[in-house]
Amino acid sequence: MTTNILTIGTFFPSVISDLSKEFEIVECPERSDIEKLSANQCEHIEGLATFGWAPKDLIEKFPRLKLISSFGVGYDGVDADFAASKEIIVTHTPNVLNDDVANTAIMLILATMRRLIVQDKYLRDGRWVKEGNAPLTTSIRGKKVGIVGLGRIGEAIAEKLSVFQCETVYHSRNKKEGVPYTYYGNLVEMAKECDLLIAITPGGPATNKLINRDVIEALGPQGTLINVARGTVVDETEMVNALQDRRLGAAGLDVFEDEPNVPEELFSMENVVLTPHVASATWETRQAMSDLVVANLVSYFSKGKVETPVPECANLTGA
Ligand code: NAP
Ligand code: 8YV
Repeated sequence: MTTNILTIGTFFPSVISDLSKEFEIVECPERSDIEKLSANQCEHIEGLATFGWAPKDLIEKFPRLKLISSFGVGYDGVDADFAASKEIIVTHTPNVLNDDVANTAIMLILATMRRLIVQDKYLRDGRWVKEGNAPLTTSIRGKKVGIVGLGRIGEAIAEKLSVFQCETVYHSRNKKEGVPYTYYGNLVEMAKECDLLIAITPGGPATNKLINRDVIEALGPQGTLINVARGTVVDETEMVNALQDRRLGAAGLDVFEDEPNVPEELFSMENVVLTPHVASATWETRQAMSDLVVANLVSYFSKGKVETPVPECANLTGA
């Protein structure tokens, strides 16, 4: 009998055509479409392709579910512990996006510190002609940069920063062996000493508001905060207040607490650069992520083994 796979969200056409060669596909472009599935359809779903979303009540709808193949490395929207408790494997798409996400962090650092958007507007508004040269900005060269979460992407960012002669240090729960960067167990202590802080941890309860008022105060009026992790990692209200009061110098933000809603106070701030959660959003990287979503499903249902399980499922058969 053919294996039934449910896709939630709009995947690249290649995902649907590749999966269709091996499986029966049930497409739900919108989450609300799931409610329209019949009991019989739910009964037969064995695999799921999803954009980082599979809460417990969704997983419970499909009694024969064996594999959740999630698009994206972050899976804070997937209940991986619950899935593992039901022997359902969760996979994600690590590594293939490291380079573009790290590039986005560098792009946000430069755009924020060198006020790229403000400079562009200055020229377009005719102010160069009328008022002369634009104000000076701050160099990245030689700055002390604290990476919050020196994982796959954090390390890629650190490598790219070496080109700018930055002193790179990091904070995470565990000290990492074999890296040439100084470790800080205390995030506030690290923020106090840094010119720049880059958040690149997973989201979820363990990192909720990790960058809180104390960390923001420690980074201070000359400091720049870059967030390419998840909006939940930063206390957004505290950050907005600190930027307004100039207790925090500047911010470059790709992620927000309640996407796609972004605090409107940020829109008029010249010391802020905003991007709409696009760190991995290049054709090349999104294709590689799509291919990995397919590869995990095909590999599991043909060979009984996935390529990139999440750690919570590493001990399950097939992971
Ligand atoms: P990773 O390799 O698992 O690295 C995560 C790092 O965060 C590790 O160094 C980990 O070290 C640290 N960490 C985890 N929990 C922590 C905590 N409570 N406090 C301090 N540090 C903590 O993951 P990755 O592949 O680099 O991806 C990181 C995250 O980036 C993803 O989960 C996702 O949320 C985000 N991301 C965003 C975009 C975007 O479009 N903006 C794109 C890709 C990824 P310890 O375990 O030692 O603490
Ligand atoms: C994705 C991301 O765009 O990989 C992640 O964790 O945040 C992004 O690369 C996002 O997950 C799309 O669902």
